[in-house]
Amino acid sequence: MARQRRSGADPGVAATLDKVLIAGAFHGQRRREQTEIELDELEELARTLGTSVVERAAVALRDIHPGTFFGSGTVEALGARIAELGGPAALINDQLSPRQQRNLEESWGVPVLDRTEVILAIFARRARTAEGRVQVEMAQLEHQLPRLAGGWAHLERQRGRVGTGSMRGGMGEKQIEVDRRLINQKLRRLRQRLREIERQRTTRRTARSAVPLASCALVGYTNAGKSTLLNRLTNSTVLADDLLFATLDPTSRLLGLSSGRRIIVTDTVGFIQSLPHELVEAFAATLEEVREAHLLTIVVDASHADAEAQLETVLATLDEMGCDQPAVLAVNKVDRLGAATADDMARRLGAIAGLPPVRISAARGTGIRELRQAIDALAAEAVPDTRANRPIIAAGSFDGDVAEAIDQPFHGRRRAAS
Ligand SMILES: Nc1nc2c(ncn2[C@@H]2O[C@H](COP(=O)(O)OP(=O)(O)OP(=O)(O)O)[C@@H](O)[C@H]2O)c(=O)[nH]1
Ligand SMILES: [Mg+2]
Repeated sequence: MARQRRSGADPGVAATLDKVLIAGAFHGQRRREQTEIELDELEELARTLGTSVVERAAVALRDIHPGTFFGSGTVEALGARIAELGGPAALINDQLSPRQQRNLEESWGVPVLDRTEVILAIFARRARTAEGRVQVEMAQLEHQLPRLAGGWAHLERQRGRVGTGSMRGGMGEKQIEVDRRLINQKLRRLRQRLREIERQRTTRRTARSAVPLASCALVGYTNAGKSTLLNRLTNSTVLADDLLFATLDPTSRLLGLSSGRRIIVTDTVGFIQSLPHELVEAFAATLEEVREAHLLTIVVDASHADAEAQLETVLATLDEMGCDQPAVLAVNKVDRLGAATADDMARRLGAIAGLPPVRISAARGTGIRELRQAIDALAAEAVPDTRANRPIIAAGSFDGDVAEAIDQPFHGRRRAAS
C-alpha cells in the first residue's frame, strides 16, 4: 500500500487537497461552452473527492504548448492567482503529458492533477471489493509508470509525503529503473490476483448462464440514476447517492415481471466522457457483465444540462465495447422537468439512441410500469419461455441455482446439482 500512496492519482493526495483551482482550455474546434460544461463536471468530480473549488478558469488556447500545455502568459497568470489564493492545488480538465504536468507543478509550486488522476483518485477512494481495489491499484500503477522519469523527488517534497528509504534523495536514472521494475513486478502480482478473483466472477457468470433467465444490465452516465432504478425495480437498498461513481462494483438482483417471467438485473459502474483508458482496461472484467447481458436498459438523466452529450458518450462507449444488445431507453428524472420539456427531451434522446424512450422517475416511481413492460417484451425475445425453463423463469421464490447467479445471500434449500 505504501507504494500506491505515492501515485499522483492516489486518495492520499486527494485528501490533502482541501481546496483546488480548476482550469480547462478551449481551442480550435472546441467551443467555450463545451469547456464550461466539462468544468462543471470537473467541479462535481472535485466535490466527490471532498475538496472545495476556490476558482475556475476557462482559458482560450491557440496552440497546445508541448512543455507546459498552456502558453507562458497563462502559466504566469494562473500561477499568480494560485499564489494569491494561498496555493490551492490545480485540477486541469485536459489530458496532460507527464512532462507538462511536471513543469506546471514546478512553476506553480502546487500539485497538479489532470482529469484522469481525479477520476482515478475517486475510484481509489470508493473501491470496496477486493476486485475493485485491485483494478484501481493496477490503473494507478499504469498511470504512474510513464510519470516516473521526471524525478519523483520534487513531487515527494511538494506533496509533503515521506518517501520510503529508497525514494529519498536525488533520483538518478538507476533509481527510476529500480522503481519501474518494482512497479512492473507489483503489476504482475496484481494481475495474477485479479485473475484469481475473476475466476470467482466467472463461476458466478457461469452459474448465471446455467439458469435460463434473461439478464439486463443497467448502463448509463455516472449519476444518471441506475442504482436508484435498481432499488426501485427490485426493492433493494444498494447505495444511490448524488456523487459521481457512487457505484463501482456490479450488483445483480432478481426482478419479477408482470408476465410472471423473472430476469436478472445488474447495476453497473457509470460511464463518463474520456474515461481514463487505464480504468477501461482495469475494469474490463466488470464491463464484461455489460457485454454478456442479454439486454440493456440505458438510463439517462434527462434533467442534466448535458443530457444529450452524456447519452452520446454512453452509446459510443457501448459501441467501443462491442455491445449491441436489444435495449430500452429509460429517460430518467422527469420529475425535475415540466411536462413539455420532458416530452421534448424524451423525443430528442430517443432520436439519438434510435430507441423508443420510456419516461421515468426512478426516485418517484413514475413510468416504472411502462419500463417493466418494455423490459418484459425484450426479455421474452432474448430467452424464449419454453416448457423446460418455465418453472425456473416463473418460480415463486428463487432457489440455489438462481441465488448463485445473483449477489444475494441464499438461506433456503439448494437444489441438488444435476
Ligand atoms: N429528482 C430525481 N433524482 C433522482 C432520480 N433518480 C435518481 N436520482 C438522484 O440522482 C442521484 C444519483 O442517483 P444514483 O442512482 O446513485 O445514480 P447512478 O447512475 O447509480 O450513479 P453512479 O453509481 O454514481 O454512476 C441520487 O442523488 C438520486 O437520488 C429521479 O428520478 N429523480
Ligand atoms: Mg450507482
